[in-house]
Amino acid sequence: MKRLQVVLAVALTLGGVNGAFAHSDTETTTPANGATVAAVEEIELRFDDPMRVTQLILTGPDGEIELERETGLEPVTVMRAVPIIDLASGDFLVEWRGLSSDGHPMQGGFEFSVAD
Ligand SMILES: [Cu+2]
Repeated sequence: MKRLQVVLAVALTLGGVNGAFAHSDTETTTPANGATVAAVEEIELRFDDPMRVTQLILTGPDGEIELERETGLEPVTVMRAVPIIDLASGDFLVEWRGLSSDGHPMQGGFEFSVAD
């Protein structure tokens, strides 16, 4: 699998003491990060605290693939989106941006492969 540099949780801490649980962040994803799967029914991100996901981008071998979001811009702990086409084999990258429950901008991503 092609190695993509994925930043899982970039957050700026602007001085002072910061609580360990200040930011919500992804706990698990479907498909799992680094997984090779036969097919993809949906993309799912689970957060430890509600996240307002403002951007979700799926990129495959032929470029960006449109996603139909099941959830809108309301804060959610489980976000799901369905690719509008069946994913061909190859490597895929999911990138998201959002606002944590404490209002901080967050971003992350994960990769997976669809087997031949
Ligand atoms: Cu925060």
